[in-house]
Amino acid sequence: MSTHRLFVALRPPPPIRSLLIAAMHGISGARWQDDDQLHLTLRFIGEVDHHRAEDIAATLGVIHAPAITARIAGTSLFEHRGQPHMVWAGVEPLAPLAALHRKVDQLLARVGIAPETRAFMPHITLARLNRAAGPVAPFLAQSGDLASPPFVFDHVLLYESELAHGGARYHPVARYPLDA
Ligand code: 2AM
Repeated sequence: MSTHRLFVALRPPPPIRSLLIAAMHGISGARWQDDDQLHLTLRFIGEVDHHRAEDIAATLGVIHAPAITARIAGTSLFEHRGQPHMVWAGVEPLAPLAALHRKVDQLLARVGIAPETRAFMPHITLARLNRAAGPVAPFLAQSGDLASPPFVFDHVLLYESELAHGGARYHPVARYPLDA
């Protein structure tokens, strides 16, 4: 049976994506994300079958939460087994984003998706790194004060992730407005 690899995310508006793309330089060999890939994951779901995917899409349809005014705030690094793994842009403020994350978690629990156990750290991945990538310290120093004007997240997207050579492709499959 075919499965769907799903996640729930927020998509920054075009000027913010442009600002992020403009910051993408200074690490040799980094796999910089392209415009279509830029998002803030609210909740990773993983592989589900077609029926469960339909249940998820339907339950998210009742989401009732305010739009969030946010801003980009700096860059940072995630490591994996002591190696630089990805660089990302931070998004603030935490409180409304965490509240929306919890709301999505609660809705997904209704259709049997176990609650998130990982700490929620709102971020937008800018680049994925492998062992061949160059040092990240110059990038972090140069982009540490990356900042944007305030912008609004006014909808939530359900995405399907397609794992492909050269990186995952993300396809929005449903869109849910937040309250103005
Ligand atoms: P990342 O960008 O921090 O790697 C699609 O894969 C999205 O879901 C990505 O934004 C990715 O986060 C996130 N993701 C992938 N696997 C995950 C997991 N096991 N737990 C939480 N988020 C995950």
